[in-house]
Amino acid sequence: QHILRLFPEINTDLATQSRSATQDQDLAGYDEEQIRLMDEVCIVLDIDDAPIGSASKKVCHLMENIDKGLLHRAFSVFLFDSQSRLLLQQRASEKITFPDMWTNTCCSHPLGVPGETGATLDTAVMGVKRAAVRKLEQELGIKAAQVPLDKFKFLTRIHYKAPSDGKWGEHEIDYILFIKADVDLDINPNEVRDSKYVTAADLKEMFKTDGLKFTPWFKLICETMLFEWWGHLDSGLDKYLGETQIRRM
Ligand code: DMA
Ligand code: MN
Repeated sequence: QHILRLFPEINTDLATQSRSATQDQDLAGYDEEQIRLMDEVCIVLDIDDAPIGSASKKVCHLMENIDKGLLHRAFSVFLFDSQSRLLLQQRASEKITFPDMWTNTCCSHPLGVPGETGATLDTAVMGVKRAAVRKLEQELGIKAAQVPLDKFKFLTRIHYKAPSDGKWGEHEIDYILFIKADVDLDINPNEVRDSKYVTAADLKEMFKTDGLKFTPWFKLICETMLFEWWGHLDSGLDKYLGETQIRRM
């Protein structure tokens, strides 16, 4: 496997870590469905977002591998209703990384399968849009017909690293997707504990509220570009779309 050549120092780790997640000591005690999802195949990247191989979701999210440079592809969807309110979700307690935290509408990873992988920016963007439709349905029960691929707008890519709890964390190139659509929700409680539509003012209030926790990537995006992009949702967003430079955060 290619990544073994690129990450020789985690060679032996990968051998043991690539056992099926369901019979894995690292995952003992976690929710069964979330353990099963740790067998998904993520796209491993070089620092410039070129796919160089694949590895399980579990391998990609262990800090011991991230500390050695392992990086994977992800996406973050920001869904706005026709009143330009943003749909937030609170992650389920069952999530292995960042449980119970409030975050943007939906996040996940394009999988290392034809259709979701892409080596050029254009094909990679198509891949993450397909993955976004898949996960909006799996997490929030939103039917594909309400979020057609051509309604998604790709803004930029964010490269960031964030530990979750010591053992687990994130190190991703995250594709930011906006979509404006009125949707019907049918929440999957294994993924999502709560959801809520907010205005920009509501969200700023939430950040001041004691006891609410937010995911690190959502905080980063809020502290940098979100409110500016949001302000241009209906006019002038075009100048922010399709950025080719990766934002390093
Ligand atoms: C991973 O999200 C993607 C980002 C941008 C952090 P996640 O942990 O919600 O993924 P999944 O829903 O696949 O567990
Ligand atoms: Mn990830």
